[in-house]
Amino acid sequence: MKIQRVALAALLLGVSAVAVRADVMAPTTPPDAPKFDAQGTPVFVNRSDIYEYKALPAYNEPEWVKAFETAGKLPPLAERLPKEPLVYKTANEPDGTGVYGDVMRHVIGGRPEGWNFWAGQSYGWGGIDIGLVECLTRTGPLFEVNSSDLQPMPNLAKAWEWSEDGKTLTVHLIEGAKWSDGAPFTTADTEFYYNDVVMDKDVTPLMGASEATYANGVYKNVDDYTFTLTFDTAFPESVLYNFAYGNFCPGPSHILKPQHPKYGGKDYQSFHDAFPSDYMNFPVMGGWVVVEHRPDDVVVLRRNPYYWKVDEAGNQLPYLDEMQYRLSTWGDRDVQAVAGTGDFSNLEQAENYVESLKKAADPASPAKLAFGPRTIGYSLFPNLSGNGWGEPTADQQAIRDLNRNLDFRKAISYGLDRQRLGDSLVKGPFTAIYPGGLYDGTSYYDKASTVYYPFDTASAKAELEAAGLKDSDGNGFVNVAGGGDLNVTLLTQSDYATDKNLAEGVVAMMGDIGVKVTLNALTGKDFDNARDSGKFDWIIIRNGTELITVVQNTANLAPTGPTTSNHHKGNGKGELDLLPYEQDLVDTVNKFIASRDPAERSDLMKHYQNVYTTNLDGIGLTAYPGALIINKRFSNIPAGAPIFMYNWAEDNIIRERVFVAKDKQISAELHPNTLPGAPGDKGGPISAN
Ligand code: BQZ
Repeated sequence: MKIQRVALAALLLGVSAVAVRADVMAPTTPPDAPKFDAQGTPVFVNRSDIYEYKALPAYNEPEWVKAFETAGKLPPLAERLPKEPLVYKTANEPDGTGVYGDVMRHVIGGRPEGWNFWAGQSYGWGGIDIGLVECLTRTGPLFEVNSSDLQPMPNLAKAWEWSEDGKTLTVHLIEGAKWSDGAPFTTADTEFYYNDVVMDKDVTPLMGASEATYANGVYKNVDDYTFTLTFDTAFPESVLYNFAYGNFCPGPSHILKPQHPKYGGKDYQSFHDAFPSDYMNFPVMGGWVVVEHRPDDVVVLRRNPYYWKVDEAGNQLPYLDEMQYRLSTWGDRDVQAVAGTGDFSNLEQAENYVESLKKAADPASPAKLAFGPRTIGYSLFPNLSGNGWGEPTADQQAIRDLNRNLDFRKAISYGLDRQRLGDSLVKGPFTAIYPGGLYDGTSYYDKASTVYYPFDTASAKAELEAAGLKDSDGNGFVNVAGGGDLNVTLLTQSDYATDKNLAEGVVAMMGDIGVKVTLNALTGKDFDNARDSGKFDWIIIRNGTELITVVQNTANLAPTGPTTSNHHKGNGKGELDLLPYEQDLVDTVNKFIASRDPAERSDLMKHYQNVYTTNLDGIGLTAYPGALIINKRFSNIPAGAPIFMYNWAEDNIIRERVFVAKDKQISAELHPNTLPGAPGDKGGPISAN
């Protein structure tokens, strides 16, 4: 009976019966996710409905800022704005033209290491970096853009065009915009980013942008506001998505360059360390500037008087004068947001759902909570390197050799009760069984292409045997060939209860099939460093945007370059020893990047999904919706803003347009009526007089 079931299922799946062994349960397609409707639906528009670039007849600024001009501490506003500022259209502002004043009080679990984002320093996440570094294009708000107009939004790059043959991209920067210290923003900044950060093998920017991120384009300046990238392949349009946050977000070259070893800096470590977290007023293109950092307490930002965006009434943005980032934990962010002592949270740890929902349901709650689409998910990734990435010991290499064996990866999947994993976080319609790969409910997902090796202990044990693993000493754990117990180290991030809970569930379930797994839970940068240097056998990672949107960070969908995959990077010589299916994934992703034919791209992603899930490149665990929690006093929060899609909600809600009506403003600014001081000045924010 079982064999018949196997054969029938295999035929249904188009998998030849011979490929499915009689001793294991046939792979199938995943069960449909429990119905869960996102609250709130975006108002879909075209990108041009959100903003444009144009000169306005007159501009305005907060009254208290004018005093700085009177005191000779700031040039007149007209000289601080570009020729044609970015103008947000009133019709797209959910609550219309805003008013100045007030603060947004974030709570975050990370900590700023320093301000050299371009040398890989983290600002502590939670929206600090999103609000400080602005990028050539912007994709966060694309959640509300019509699919017929779905292309990255202009930002610091106001326009671009492709050559006839599609091999040269010409990019036009906004003209006359200035850094927050008044220095001009020009192609000197984009050139430094590309040639001396991305292309310098000794410099790794925070999100790891490399040549592969930009389809190996060759950079060339044309003039102060125009540059070109020239490619071997035609129309690699995905680079425009990789011009957005996390990647092409240029730094102030007038500040960075002198510290770079190529331009007189001492060495690369000194370049990395040149702007420690107590360096204040680091020049930005973002709406707010860091003016105070009290370690383990708070980071305070004050409005950037040179910000290059306005509303249609000519009001220089942002409306909010201050941003605070209280340095706490990610779990505390949820608690403080529903309590009203904090203003914002991405409710992404499912363990906090019930409590948060209960509190937010009270009409007197200071915060509103709205669930979005199921775009938060986790996968277990085996380290697939076989040629020395992360300098493995012989034992670690033996585990990697097992990881490279599909039978072993199938054993893991058959050994996981994904329903129980999801229920261990939160019961109810939130979590869904997630086999891995592209997410159900997203534009490129195709269920029929998705292969799912379901929970079945017997099949798991059969696959372990097929991988050559037997419990030869009868202690309940399989042994490595001729040796002791196989003991896999599972790397997980300890900053999140969810990551740890899932990891503990995996350890228990692997124990049930006879695989010993030891947890290695690291916090923040230690986790990132272990991940990026390949110091793990298995790793649990909350998935990135590429498995949700496909078009954002597309190159990260496979080891398209030596540093693009989280679980298979090149060895010390940058050599990648791809398995045949990985090569197939790489070829498919590269074809997708090079294609401009929607039907072809859709077919390529079906193939990608089938190869990825058949071969368990990543072993999915669970997926669930996130919820945006935001204090009720804020206006201009777009309906249906997801906490995570093309980017996080800190980008998606367009914070520079968010305001608080005068009668709802609270006196919570820590440095009212002040502006950022000079770069590096430790004297804190400055007053007009
Ligand atoms: C959101 C986000 C904004 C990074 C980070 C953090 C890092 C990862 C990831 C999320 C935090 C919040 O996520 O959890 O809700 O506010 O900051 O950047 O997990 O450790 O490296 O990829 O974005």
